Amino acid sequence: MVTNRTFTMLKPDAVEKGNIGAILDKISASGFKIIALKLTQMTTNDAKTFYAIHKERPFYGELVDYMTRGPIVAAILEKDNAVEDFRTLIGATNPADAAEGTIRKLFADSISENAVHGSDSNENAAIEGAFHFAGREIF
Ligand code: IDP
Ligand code: MG
Repeated sequence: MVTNRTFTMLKPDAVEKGNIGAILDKISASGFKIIALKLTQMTTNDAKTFYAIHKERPFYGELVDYMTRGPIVAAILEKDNAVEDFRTLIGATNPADAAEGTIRKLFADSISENAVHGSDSNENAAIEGAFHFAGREIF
């Protein structure tokens, strides 16, 4: 199991607001190496599968609609302790609770439209990275 990789998406709100460059810059400046990167759009089926763990939650339908309404940027990132350090960099799920200087504090509007995804475990980082990227797209 690779333990120095995580997976991220810059969500549709971040892309709509023109924040791709600023967020990628912050990710790079924080010591993460981008080893896979693409602009893509999830289908409804993709989003349902990606977020299947939340399917019983009341916000599941809203989450699927949000995540499919426009393009996202998907990326695999490499750094020592990547999963935990990236969760620290993005901040709490609700930007109102996110620490100063975190990506969600800087770029997110609400608990639902919160600018970025970050994997929550090494296992999910591998699953989520493989969901979006073929082996030859990972460098
Ligand atoms: P995380 O993205 O910080 O890991 P999760 O609990 O895994 O947070 O939730 C996945 C995504 O679902 C969140 O990033 C957010 O977009 C959305 N979400 C989470 N909680 C709520 C909520 O209470 N209302 C609406 N959307 C939510
Ligand atoms: Mg999560």
